[in-house]
Amino acid sequence: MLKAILWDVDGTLAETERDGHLVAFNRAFEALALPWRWSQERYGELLAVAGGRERLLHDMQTQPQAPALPAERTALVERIHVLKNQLYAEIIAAGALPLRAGVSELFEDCAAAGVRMAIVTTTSEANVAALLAARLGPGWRSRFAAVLCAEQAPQKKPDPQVYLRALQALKLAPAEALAIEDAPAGVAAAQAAQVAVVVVRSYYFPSFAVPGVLAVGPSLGSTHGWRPPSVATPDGRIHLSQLTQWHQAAQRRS
Ligand code: XBP
Repeated sequence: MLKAILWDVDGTLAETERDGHLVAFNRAFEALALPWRWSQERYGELLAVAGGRERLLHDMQTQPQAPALPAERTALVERIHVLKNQLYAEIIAAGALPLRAGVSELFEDCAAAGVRMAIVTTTSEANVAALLAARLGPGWRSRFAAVLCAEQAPQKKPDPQVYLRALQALKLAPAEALAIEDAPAGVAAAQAAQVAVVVVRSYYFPSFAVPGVLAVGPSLGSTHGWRPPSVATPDGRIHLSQLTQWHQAAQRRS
């Protein structure tokens, strides 16, 4: 029986990478008078590295003007990251990051059906709080039975730690939960924790192979384009009943 939906954040709840983190990273570079910027294309490559700090450190290996000493690099990464997160919060406050289509309706479906929800992300708590407080209001946290971020699970996706800790917090077996993810690392993390995954395609991850997932589609806001197909709904979006049906079909197969 499906008892909880485990939500990824970046790319799944909102297009935070392209419209939030990337913009904020570039503004931080500019504010700190650093001589490099990331293009949308370069950021797509860098998303293979989970975590903002880790991404910055990785990129500095190819930046000729980055500090040479490891300690100086780490200190600069910290300065950029703190500022990036402030700027990210400002972008959200300006209203630039709406929830993706169908997300808030699914939140409502879960609340109505008594299906618990958790946040399961590699991003920092402050970023999750900034996004969800802005989109759901100050009481956002009470909507989630557990909120697991980088601070609670430092071994970032594709490591399954964040999923294993979410299951632990919810006291659930993997078969009682379903993850919604957009990125290969997230899918790998959920599957390594034996949690079934629904993949919703996002700007940066439009087409990676998804063997073994319950379903994959372009948007929770539309029943079109899903594999396996979704049933049509009066409002044209994916409902919790559809997720439950995919979940049950997979349980029967296993
Ligand atoms: C996405 C990430 C994060 C963000 C940046 O995590 O990889 O690193 O890009 O966040 P998820 P920080 O898909 O699991 O939500 O700068 O706070 O690390």
